[in-house]
Amino acid sequence: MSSDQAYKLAKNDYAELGLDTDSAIKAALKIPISLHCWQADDVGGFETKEAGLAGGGIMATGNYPGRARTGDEARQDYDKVLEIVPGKLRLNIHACYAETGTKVVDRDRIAPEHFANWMAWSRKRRVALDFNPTFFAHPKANAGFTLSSTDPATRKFWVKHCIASRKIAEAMAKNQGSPCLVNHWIPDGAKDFPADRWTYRELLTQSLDAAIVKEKSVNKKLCVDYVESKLFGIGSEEFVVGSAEYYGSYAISRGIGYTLDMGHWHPTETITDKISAFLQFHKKLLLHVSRPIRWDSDHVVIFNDDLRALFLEIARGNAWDRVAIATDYFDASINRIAAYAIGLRATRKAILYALLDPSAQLKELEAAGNNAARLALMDEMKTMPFGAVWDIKQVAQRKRSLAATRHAHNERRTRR
Ligand code: RNT
Ligand code: ZN
Repeated sequence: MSSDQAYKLAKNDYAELGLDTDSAIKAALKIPISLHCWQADDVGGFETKEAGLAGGGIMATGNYPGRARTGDEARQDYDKVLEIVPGKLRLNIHACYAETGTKVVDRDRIAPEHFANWMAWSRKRRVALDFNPTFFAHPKANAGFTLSSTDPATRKFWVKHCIASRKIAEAMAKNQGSPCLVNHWIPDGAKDFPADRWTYRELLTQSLDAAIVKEKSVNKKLCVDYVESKLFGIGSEEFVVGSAEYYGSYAISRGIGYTLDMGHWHPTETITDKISAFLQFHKKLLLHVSRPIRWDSDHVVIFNDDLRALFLEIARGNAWDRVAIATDYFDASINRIAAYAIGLRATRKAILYALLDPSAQLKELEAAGNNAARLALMDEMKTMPFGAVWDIKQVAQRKRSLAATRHAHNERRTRR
């Protein structure tokens, strides 16, 4: 049976449940996913560096050949990704992807001109950019504290970096004619029990207020700020200054956005249940789509229960315009372009899957108290001919994707 025939049958099956596969496919392809830059280069960045940049609570593991070593190599990789991944994509880059030529420009002095290549690429590919200040992999992050550091000079440096990043985001927004989302994540925290949790949080509030709330030179319609919380990290197992309670409250009190990363919670928690809670009060959430295994391990995203549950929750609350979706994972032990293709395709697939949920019927059954039928229908949906629906638009693309991955694999193996 051809994929067209399979699709026709599948379309009928879904139609019997009142679901229109054509319009679900169309809608799924339109929802933007902001792809993370750091899978291409193992979170290394392209700064022209003084020796010895390190520090900051995240790391990629593995040494598969083919890491992008320059901005040009990374952009080639993203080009390949755009070719093999369906649907609307954005790209979110980190401040440490600044390209300053032979000059060393420290993070407090980076400016839009250092991202000229990125903005030119963005225009050429019609892919909008999002941005992240980089509060790690820097000597001033080595002590484990940045915006909440008790050293005033260190704090000032990072506040300046934060403002510089927001100005770059504003320039990107102008370049693309639409807002640029900025995600603020800091690694600040302590391995062991601090005697004083209070001071760090007070200092973080002061720094964020200085860089975001009181800084009037940046247009907040163009640069849209989000803060990302975390439970623990490498070297911050006991105490993270920017915890969920901290940032959830900070964001709501200052009218800025809040970021939920799928890996930043106790291992038995999922963000699925948190969306409807936060969206009672927050205007919008940024989601970092990731795959934690036992901890915040940032495995390549796959089409698993967690991912489906997340997007089903958004579909059931019809909250698509209240969440921004970005990926966040890195695995340096496999081909990096394949990692992008697998994770981004899984994300798009889960979005499509959620758009083919019989939410209305499920809610009716629930309202009627028929929870057995609710459970049965939920479970039956898993064996609907979803593959035929995904395939219809993707089959050509997937063949190309596998060929391209092989090609990329061979080509990148020569990079060291
Ligand atoms: C770290 C955060 C953050 C980073 C990127 C590189 O735990 O999830 O989003 O992964 O900024
Ligand atoms: Zn994240």
